[in-house]
Amino acid sequence: MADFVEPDWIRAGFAQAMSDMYRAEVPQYGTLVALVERINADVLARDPDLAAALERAGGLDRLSGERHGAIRVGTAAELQLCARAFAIMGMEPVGYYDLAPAGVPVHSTAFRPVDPASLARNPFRLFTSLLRLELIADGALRADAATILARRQIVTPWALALIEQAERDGGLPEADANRFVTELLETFRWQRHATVDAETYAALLASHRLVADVVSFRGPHINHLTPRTLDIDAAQGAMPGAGIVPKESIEGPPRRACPVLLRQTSFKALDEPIDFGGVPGRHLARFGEIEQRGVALTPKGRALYDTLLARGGDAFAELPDDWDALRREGLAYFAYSASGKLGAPAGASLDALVAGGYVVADPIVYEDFLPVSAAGIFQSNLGEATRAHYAGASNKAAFEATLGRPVIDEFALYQAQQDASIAALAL
Ligand code: OOG
Ligand code: NI
Repeated sequence: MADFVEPDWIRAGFAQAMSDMYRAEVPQYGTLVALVERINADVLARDPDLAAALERAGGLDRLSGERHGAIRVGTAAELQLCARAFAIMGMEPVGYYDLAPAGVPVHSTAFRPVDPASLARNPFRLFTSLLRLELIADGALRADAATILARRQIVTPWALALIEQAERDGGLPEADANRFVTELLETFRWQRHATVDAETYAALLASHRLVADVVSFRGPHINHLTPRTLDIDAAQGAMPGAGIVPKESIEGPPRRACPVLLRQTSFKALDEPIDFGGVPGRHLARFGEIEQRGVALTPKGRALYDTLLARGGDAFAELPDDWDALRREGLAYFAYSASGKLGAPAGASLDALVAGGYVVADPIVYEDFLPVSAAGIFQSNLGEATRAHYAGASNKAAFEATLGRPVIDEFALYQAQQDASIAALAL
Protein backbone atom coordinates (compact mmCIF):
# COMPACT_ATOMS: atom_id res chain seq x y z
CA MET A 1 0.00 0.00 0.00
CA ALA A 2 2.64 2.44 1.14
CA ASP A 3 4.46 2.64 -2.18
CA PHE A 4 1.40 3.68 -4.21
CA VAL A 5 1.21 7.31 -5.26
CA GLU A 6 -1.88 9.40 -4.48
CA PRO A 7 -4.59 9.62 -7.16
CA ASP A 8 -4.36 13.43 -6.75
CA TRP A 9 -0.69 13.25 -7.70
CA ILE A 10 -1.41 11.20 -10.84
CA ARG A 11 -4.19 13.64 -11.83
CA ALA A 12 -1.87 16.62 -11.42
CA GLY A 13 0.71 14.94 -13.64
CA PHE A 14 -1.94 14.09 -16.21
CA ALA A 15 -3.33 17.65 -16.25
CA GLN A 16 0.19 19.01 -16.79
CA ALA A 17 0.90 16.51 -19.57
CA MET A 18 -2.39 17.36 -21.31
CA SER A 19 -1.59 21.06 -21.01
CA ASP A 20 1.88 20.63 -22.50
CA MET A 21 0.55 18.51 -25.34
CA TYR A 22 -2.28 20.89 -26.17
CA ARG A 23 -0.06 23.98 -26.13
CA ALA A 24 2.31 22.25 -28.53
CA GLU A 25 -0.56 21.14 -30.79
CA VAL A 26 -2.55 24.40 -30.69
CA PRO A 27 -0.18 27.40 -30.42
CA GLN A 28 -3.15 29.79 -30.22
CA TYR A 29 -4.11 28.08 -26.97
CA GLY A 30 -0.70 28.99 -25.55
CA THR A 31 -1.36 32.60 -26.56
CA LEU A 32 -4.68 32.48 -24.70
CA VAL A 33 -3.03 31.08 -21.57
CA ALA A 34 -0.40 33.84 -21.66
CA LEU A 35 -3.12 36.48 -22.02
CA VAL A 36 -5.06 35.04 -19.07
CA GLU A 37 -1.90 34.97 -16.93
CA ARG A 38 -1.26 38.65 -17.72
CA ILE A 39 -4.83 39.62 -16.84
CA ASN A 40 -4.77 37.57 -13.64
CA ALA A 41 -1.53 39.29 -12.61
CA ASP A 42 -3.13 42.71 -13.25
CA VAL A 43 -6.19 41.82 -11.19
CA LEU A 44 -4.07 40.55 -8.30
CA ALA A 45 -1.87 43.66 -8.35
CA ARG A 46 -4.99 45.85 -8.11
CA ASP A 47 -6.71 43.69 -5.48
CA PRO A 48 -4.41 42.53 -2.66
CA ASP A 49 -7.41 41.23 -0.65
CA LEU A 50 -8.28 38.85 -3.48
CA ALA A 51 -4.63 37.78 -3.72
CA ALA A 52 -4.59 37.01 0.00
CA ALA A 53 -7.89 35.10 -0.20
CA LEU A 54 -6.61 32.98 -3.10
CA GLU A 55 -3.38 32.29 -1.26
CA ARG A 56 -5.41 31.06 1.75
CA ALA A 57 -7.61 28.95 -0.50
CA GLY A 58 -4.81 26.89 -1.97
CA GLY A 59 -1.95 28.98 -3.27
CA LEU A 60 -1.46 31.41 -6.10
CA ASP A 61 0.93 29.13 -7.96
CA ARG A 62 -2.02 26.91 -8.91
CA LEU A 63 -4.00 29.74 -10.41
CA SER A 64 -2.78 29.25 -13.96
CA GLY A 65 -3.23 25.46 -14.07
CA GLU A 66 -6.07 24.24 -16.25
CA ARG A 67 -9.40 23.69 -14.55
CA HIS A 68 -11.00 21.46 -17.16
CA GLY A 69 -10.91 19.89 -20.59
CA ALA A 70 -13.46 18.13 -22.76
CA ILE A 71 -13.65 14.88 -24.74
CA ARG A 72 -16.37 13.13 -26.74
CA VAL A 73 -16.60 9.34 -26.85
CA GLY A 74 -18.53 7.14 -29.25
CA THR A 75 -19.63 4.00 -27.42
CA ALA A 76 -20.64 2.56 -24.07
CA ALA A 77 -17.39 0.59 -23.94
CA GLU A 78 -15.35 3.77 -24.48
CA LEU A 79 -17.23 5.62 -21.75
CA GLN A 80 -16.64 2.74 -19.34
CA LEU A 81 -12.95 2.57 -20.20
CA CYS A 82 -12.57 6.31 -19.63
CA ALA A 83 -14.37 6.01 -16.29
CA ARG A 84 -11.92 3.30 -15.20
CA ALA A 85 -8.89 5.34 -16.29
CA PHE A 86 -10.18 8.50 -14.59
CA ALA A 87 -10.99 6.65 -11.36
CA ILE A 88 -7.26 5.91 -10.99
CA MET A 89 -6.75 9.68 -10.89
CA GLY A 90 -9.49 10.29 -8.32
CA MET A 91 -12.00 11.57 -10.88
CA GLU A 92 -15.60 10.46 -10.46
CA PRO A 93 -18.65 11.16 -12.60
CA VAL A 94 -20.56 14.14 -11.20
CA GLY A 95 -23.78 15.49 -12.72
CA TYR A 96 -25.74 14.67 -15.85
CA TYR A 97 -26.01 17.07 -18.78
CA ASP A 98 -28.40 16.46 -21.63
CA LEU A 99 -27.41 18.45 -24.70
CA ALA A 100 -30.03 17.02 -27.08
CA PRO A 101 -32.60 19.76 -26.37
CA ALA A 102 -29.96 22.24 -27.53
CA GLY A 103 -29.44 20.33 -30.78
CA VAL A 104 -26.26 18.45 -29.88
CA PRO A 105 -26.65 14.64 -30.03
CA VAL A 106 -24.74 13.84 -26.84
CA HIS A 107 -25.25 13.50 -23.11
CA SER A 108 -22.49 14.11 -20.66
CA THR A 109 -21.02 14.01 -17.19
CA ALA A 110 -17.96 15.61 -15.64
CA PHE A 111 -15.28 13.35 -14.18
CA ARG A 112 -13.80 15.29 -11.31
CA PRO A 113 -12.32 15.10 -7.83
CA VAL A 114 -15.13 15.29 -5.28
CA ASP A 115 -13.67 16.24 -1.94
CA PRO A 116 -12.54 19.81 -1.23
CA ALA A 117 -8.99 18.79 -0.29
CA SER A 118 -8.50 16.94 -3.59
CA LEU A 119 -9.99 19.85 -5.54
CA ALA A 120 -7.56 22.18 -3.81
CA ARG A 121 -4.60 19.93 -4.66
CA ASN A 122 -5.56 19.77 -8.30
CA PRO A 123 -8.99 20.72 -9.70
CA PHE A 124 -8.62 19.16 -13.15
CA ARG A 125 -11.80 17.63 -14.55
CA LEU A 126 -12.95 16.29 -17.90
CA PHE A 127 -16.32 17.12 -19.37
CA THR A 128 -17.08 13.82 -21.08
CA SER A 129 -19.78 13.50 -23.70
CA LEU A 130 -21.21 10.27 -25.10
CA LEU A 131 -22.48 10.34 -28.66
CA ARG A 132 -26.15 9.34 -28.92
CA LEU A 133 -26.15 7.48 -32.21
CA GLU A 134 -29.81 6.60 -31.65
CA LEU A 135 -30.65 10.23 -32.36
CA ILE A 136 -29.28 9.99 -35.91
CA ALA A 137 -32.29 9.68 -38.20
CA ASP A 138 -30.58 7.91 -41.15
CA GLY A 139 -30.55 4.19 -40.28
CA ALA A 140 -27.85 3.21 -42.76
CA LEU A 141 -25.53 5.96 -41.57
CA ARG A 142 -26.22 5.04 -37.96
CA ALA A 143 -25.23 1.44 -38.68
CA ASP A 144 -22.06 2.53 -40.53
CA ALA A 145 -21.04 4.78 -37.67
CA ALA A 146 -21.60 1.99 -35.14
CA THR A 147 -19.46 -0.39 -37.21
CA ILE A 148 -16.63 2.13 -37.52
CA LEU A 149 -16.69 2.86 -33.79
CA ALA A 150 -16.79 -0.82 -32.85
CA ARG A 151 -13.45 -1.34 -34.65
CA ARG A 152 -11.39 1.13 -32.69
CA GLN A 153 -9.51 0.72 -29.43
CA ILE A 154 -9.05 4.12 -27.77
CA VAL A 155 -6.39 3.17 -25.22
CA THR A 156 -2.97 1.70 -25.85
CA PRO A 157 -2.30 -1.90 -24.70
CA TRP A 158 0.04 -0.51 -22.03
CA ALA A 159 -2.60 1.88 -20.71
CA LEU A 160 -5.09 -0.96 -20.52
CA ALA A 161 -2.62 -3.19 -18.68
CA LEU A 162 -1.91 -0.40 -16.18
CA ILE A 163 -5.64 0.23 -15.62
CA GLU A 164 -6.07 -3.46 -14.85
CA GLN A 165 -3.01 -3.47 -12.60
CA ALA A 166 -4.25 -0.43 -10.64
CA GLU A 167 -7.68 -2.01 -10.21
CA ARG A 168 -6.18 -5.31 -9.08
CA ASP A 169 -3.60 -3.86 -6.69
CA GLY A 170 -5.56 -0.82 -5.50
CA GLY A 171 -3.09 1.74 -6.84
CA LEU A 172 0.07 2.38 -8.85
CA PRO A 173 3.67 2.84 -7.74
CA GLU A 174 5.34 6.02 -9.02
CA ALA A 175 7.08 4.62 -12.09
CA ASP A 176 3.91 2.87 -13.27
CA ALA A 177 1.84 5.99 -12.58
CA ASN A 178 4.19 8.02 -14.79
CA ARG A 179 3.93 5.41 -17.51
CA PHE A 180 0.13 5.41 -17.16
CA VAL A 181 0.02 9.18 -17.72
CA THR A 182 2.26 8.96 -20.78
CA GLU A 183 0.21 6.13 -22.25
CA LEU A 184 -3.18 7.68 -21.47
CA LEU A 185 -2.11 10.88 -23.18
CA GLU A 186 -2.10 8.96 -26.47
CA THR A 187 -5.88 8.48 -26.19
CA PHE A 188 -6.45 12.24 -26.34
CA ARG A 189 -3.84 13.20 -28.93
CA TRP A 190 -4.91 14.91 -32.16
CA GLN A 191 -5.00 12.71 -35.27
CA ARG A 192 -4.22 14.27 -38.63
CA HIS A 193 -5.23 11.05 -40.37
CA ALA A 194 -8.92 10.23 -40.35
CA THR A 195 -9.96 6.57 -40.17
CA VAL A 196 -12.73 7.18 -42.73
CA ASP A 197 -12.64 8.24 -46.38
CA ALA A 198 -13.74 11.67 -47.55
CA GLU A 199 -17.13 10.42 -48.68
CA THR A 200 -17.97 8.82 -45.34
CA TYR A 201 -16.76 11.94 -43.55
CA ALA A 202 -19.07 14.07 -45.69
CA ALA A 203 -22.04 11.84 -44.87
CA LEU A 204 -21.25 11.95 -41.14
CA LEU A 205 -20.80 15.72 -41.31
CA ALA A 206 -24.13 16.15 -43.04
CA SER A 207 -25.82 14.33 -40.17
CA HIS A 208 -24.10 16.49 -37.52
CA ARG A 209 -20.61 17.97 -37.20
CA LEU A 210 -20.28 16.32 -33.85
CA VAL A 211 -21.00 12.89 -35.28
CA ALA A 212 -18.18 13.44 -37.78
CA ASP A 213 -15.86 14.59 -35.01
CA VAL A 214 -16.47 11.53 -32.85
CA VAL A 215 -16.61 8.84 -35.55
CA SER A 216 -13.90 9.86 -38.05
CA PHE A 217 -10.80 9.52 -35.89
CA ARG A 218 -8.86 6.91 -33.98
CA GLY A 219 -9.86 8.27 -30.60
CA PRO A 220 -11.44 11.06 -28.54
CA HIS A 221 -8.98 13.91 -29.06
CA ILE A 222 -9.06 16.57 -26.37
CA ASN A 223 -11.13 19.35 -27.95
CA HIS A 224 -10.30 22.15 -25.50
CA LEU A 225 -8.63 22.99 -22.23
CA THR A 226 -9.74 25.76 -19.92
CA PRO A 227 -7.69 27.84 -17.49
CA ARG A 228 -9.25 30.06 -14.86
CA THR A 229 -9.41 33.80 -15.32
CA LEU A 230 -10.02 36.36 -12.60
CA ASP A 231 -11.62 38.79 -15.07
CA ILE A 232 -13.39 37.15 -17.97
CA ASP A 233 -14.69 40.42 -19.41
CA ALA A 234 -11.14 41.79 -19.62
CA ALA A 235 -9.94 38.55 -21.21
CA GLN A 236 -12.75 38.54 -23.76
CA GLY A 237 -11.96 42.17 -24.64
CA ALA A 238 -8.23 41.52 -24.95
CA MET A 239 -8.49 38.49 -27.25
CA PRO A 240 -8.73 40.33 -30.59
CA GLY A 241 -5.66 42.40 -29.69
CA ALA A 242 -3.74 39.15 -29.20
CA GLY A 243 -4.85 37.87 -32.60
CA ILE A 244 -7.53 35.56 -31.17
CA VAL A 245 -11.13 35.56 -32.45
CA PRO A 246 -13.48 35.09 -29.47
CA LYS A 247 -16.98 33.69 -29.63
CA GLU A 248 -19.57 36.47 -29.73
CA SER A 249 -20.62 36.48 -26.08
CA ILE A 250 -19.75 35.16 -22.65
CA GLU A 251 -21.92 32.23 -21.52
CA GLY A 252 -23.62 32.18 -18.14
CA PRO A 253 -24.70 34.92 -15.75
CA PRO A 254 -23.77 38.56 -16.33
CA ARG A 255 -20.92 40.28 -14.48
CA ARG A 256 -21.86 40.74 -10.83
CA ALA A 257 -20.28 41.98 -7.59
CA CYS A 258 -20.95 38.49 -6.13
CA PRO A 259 -20.21 35.99 -8.94
CA VAL A 260 -22.45 32.93 -9.15
CA LEU A 261 -21.96 29.60 -10.92
CA LEU A 262 -19.80 29.79 -14.00
CA ARG A 263 -19.02 32.22 -16.82
CA GLN A 264 -17.20 30.94 -19.91
CA THR A 265 -15.98 32.08 -23.27
CA SER A 266 -13.76 30.57 -25.95
CA PHE A 267 -12.02 31.24 -29.20
CA LYS A 268 -13.51 29.85 -32.38
CA ALA A 269 -12.49 26.33 -33.33
CA LEU A 270 -9.55 26.03 -35.70
CA ASP A 271 -10.07 24.86 -39.28
CA GLU A 272 -7.41 22.15 -39.54
CA PRO A 273 -5.99 20.03 -42.37
CA ILE A 274 -6.90 16.34 -42.26
CA ASP A 275 -5.88 13.42 -44.42
CA PHE A 276 -8.84 11.27 -45.48
CA GLY A 277 -7.10 8.19 -46.85
CA GLY A 278 -4.86 10.23 -49.14
CA VAL A 279 -7.48 12.87 -49.89
CA PRO A 280 -6.79 16.22 -48.22
CA GLY A 281 -9.66 17.82 -46.33
CA ARG A 282 -10.35 19.96 -43.30
CA HIS A 283 -12.01 19.60 -39.91
CA LEU A 284 -13.19 22.00 -37.24
CA ALA A 285 -12.93 20.75 -33.68
CA ARG A 286 -10.36 22.27 -31.40
CA PHE A 287 -10.54 25.51 -29.48
CA GLY A 288 -9.43 27.21 -26.27
CA GLU A 289 -11.75 28.27 -23.48
CA ILE A 290 -11.53 30.29 -20.27
CA GLU A 291 -13.74 30.23 -17.21
CA GLN A 292 -14.52 32.32 -14.16
CA ARG A 293 -16.27 30.59 -11.29
CA GLY A 294 -18.58 31.90 -8.60
CA VAL A 295 -20.61 30.52 -5.72
CA ALA A 296 -22.54 27.23 -6.01
CA LEU A 297 -26.30 27.79 -5.92
CA THR A 298 -28.72 25.61 -3.95
CA PRO A 299 -31.61 23.93 -5.82
CA LYS A 300 -33.72 26.97 -4.87
CA GLY A 301 -31.07 29.39 -6.17
CA ARG A 302 -30.55 27.32 -9.30
CA ALA A 303 -34.29 27.23 -10.07
CA LEU A 304 -34.33 31.02 -9.80
CA TYR A 305 -31.22 31.27 -12.01
CA ASP A 306 -32.78 29.03 -14.69
CA THR A 307 -36.02 31.05 -14.66
CA LEU A 308 -34.14 34.33 -15.00
CA LEU A 309 -31.90 32.91 -17.73
CA ALA A 310 -34.95 31.90 -19.72
CA ARG A 311 -36.43 35.40 -19.30
CA GLY A 312 -33.19 37.00 -20.50
CA GLY A 313 -32.41 40.70 -20.61
CA ASP A 314 -31.81 42.27 -17.21
CA ALA A 315 -33.96 39.71 -15.38
CA PHE A 316 -30.81 38.69 -13.46
CA ALA A 317 -31.22 41.76 -11.28
CA GLU A 318 -33.73 39.67 -9.31
CA LEU A 319 -30.98 37.34 -8.07
CA PRO A 320 -29.60 39.20 -5.03
CA ASP A 321 -26.08 40.49 -5.69
CA ASP A 322 -25.12 40.37 -2.05
CA TRP A 323 -23.40 37.50 -0.17
CA ASP A 324 -25.50 37.91 2.91
CA ALA A 325 -28.80 37.93 1.04
CA LEU A 326 -27.77 34.88 -1.04
CA ARG A 327 -26.94 33.08 2.18
CA ARG A 328 -29.89 34.08 4.34
CA GLU A 329 -32.37 33.34 1.56
CA GLY A 330 -30.88 29.86 1.08
CA LEU A 331 -29.91 30.58 -2.55
CA ALA A 332 -26.22 29.66 -2.34
CA TYR A 333 -23.90 27.34 -0.38
CA PHE A 334 -21.41 28.61 2.19
CA ALA A 335 -18.68 27.12 4.35
CA TYR A 336 -18.79 28.33 7.94
CA SER A 337 -15.85 28.79 10.28
CA ALA A 338 -15.21 30.40 13.66
CA SER A 339 -13.92 33.97 13.36
CA GLY A 340 -11.98 33.80 16.61
CA LYS A 341 -14.22 36.39 18.28
CA LEU A 342 -15.02 35.20 21.79
CA GLY A 343 -18.25 35.37 23.77
CA ALA A 344 -20.75 33.84 21.35
CA PRO A 345 -24.12 33.70 23.12
CA ALA A 346 -25.11 30.10 23.92
CA GLY A 347 -27.93 28.75 21.78
CA ALA A 348 -27.69 31.56 19.21
CA SER A 349 -28.82 30.71 15.67
CA LEU A 350 -26.28 30.41 12.88
CA ASP A 351 -27.60 33.62 11.32
CA ALA A 352 -27.19 35.41 14.64
CA LEU A 353 -23.64 34.07 15.03
CA VAL A 354 -22.73 35.34 11.56
CA ALA A 355 -24.44 38.68 12.18
CA GLY A 356 -22.58 39.00 15.48
CA GLY A 357 -19.23 38.35 13.84
CA TYR A 358 -18.55 35.06 15.67
CA VAL A 359 -18.80 32.96 12.53
CA VAL A 360 -17.56 33.72 9.00
CA ALA A 361 -19.39 32.42 5.92
CA ASP A 362 -17.27 31.86 2.81
CA PRO A 363 -18.97 31.15 -0.53
CA ILE A 364 -18.43 27.57 -1.78
CA VAL A 365 -17.15 27.64 -5.38
CA TYR A 366 -19.28 25.99 -8.08
CA GLU A 367 -17.20 23.12 -9.51
CA ASP A 368 -19.62 21.85 -12.15
CA PHE A 369 -21.01 22.88 -15.54
CA LEU A 370 -24.11 24.48 -17.02
CA PRO A 371 -25.96 22.69 -19.83
CA VAL A 372 -27.13 25.90 -21.52
CA SER A 373 -23.59 27.29 -21.47
CA ALA A 374 -22.13 23.99 -22.65
CA ALA A 375 -24.57 24.01 -25.56
CA GLY A 376 -23.52 27.58 -26.37
CA ILE A 377 -19.86 26.53 -26.35
CA PHE A 378 -20.62 23.50 -28.55
CA GLN A 379 -22.66 25.59 -30.99
CA SER A 380 -20.19 28.41 -31.43
CA ASN A 381 -17.46 25.91 -32.16
CA LEU A 382 -19.35 23.68 -34.51
CA GLY A 383 -19.84 26.46 -37.01
CA GLU A 384 -23.38 25.20 -37.42
CA ALA A 385 -25.60 27.68 -39.21
CA THR A 386 -28.75 25.69 -38.54
CA ARG A 387 -29.58 23.90 -35.36
CA ALA A 388 -30.58 20.29 -35.33
CA HIS A 389 -33.68 19.27 -33.39
CA TYR A 390 -33.76 16.03 -31.49
CA ALA A 391 -36.93 14.60 -30.11
CA GLY A 392 -36.76 12.19 -27.22
CA ALA A 393 -36.61 12.62 -23.53
CA SER A 394 -33.57 13.35 -21.45
CA ASN A 395 -32.03 10.02 -20.66
CA LYS A 396 -30.14 10.11 -17.41
CA ALA A 397 -31.15 6.54 -16.53
CA ALA A 398 -29.80 5.24 -19.84
CA PHE A 399 -26.56 7.19 -19.35
CA GLU A 400 -26.11 5.73 -15.88
CA ALA A 401 -26.86 2.23 -17.15
CA THR A 402 -24.18 2.74 -19.81
CA LEU A 403 -21.73 4.06 -17.27
CA GLY A 404 -22.51 1.18 -14.93
CA ARG A 405 -23.08 3.43 -11.93
CA PRO A 406 -25.16 6.46 -10.96
CA VAL A 407 -23.61 9.87 -11.44
CA ILE A 408 -22.99 11.76 -8.22
CA ASP A 409 -25.50 14.53 -7.43
CA GLU A 410 -23.55 17.79 -7.37
CA PHE A 411 -26.01 19.48 -5.00
CA ALA A 412 -25.46 16.69 -2.46
CA LEU A 413 -21.70 17.39 -2.54
CA TYR A 414 -22.12 21.12 -1.83
CA GLN A 415 -24.75 20.44 0.84
CA ALA A 416 -22.44 17.94 2.56
CA GLN A 417 -19.57 20.45 2.50
CA GLN A 418 -21.77 23.14 4.03
CA ASP A 419 -23.18 20.73 6.65
CA ALA A 420 -19.71 19.49 7.60
CA SER A 421 -18.49 23.06 8.11
CA ILE A 422 -21.43 23.76 10.45
CA ALA A 423 -20.94 20.50 12.36
CA ALA A 424 -17.26 21.34 12.87
CA LEU A 425 -17.95 24.79 14.33
CA ALA A 426 -16.47 24.98 17.84
CA LEU A 427 -17.06 28.36 19.42
C1 OOG B 1 -17.87 20.23 -24.42
C2 OOG B 1 -18.54 21.56 -24.22
C3 OOG B 1 -18.88 21.76 -22.77
C4 OOG B 1 -18.07 23.42 -21.04
O1 OOG B 1 -17.12 24.03 -20.54
O2 OOG B 1 -19.26 23.71 -20.79
C5 OOG B 1 -17.78 22.32 -21.96
C6 OOG B 1 -17.45 19.95 -25.84
O3 OOG B 1 -17.40 20.85 -26.68
O4 OOG B 1 -17.12 18.77 -26.07
O5 OOG B 1 -16.65 21.96 -22.01
NI1 NI C 1 -15.35 23.61 -21.47
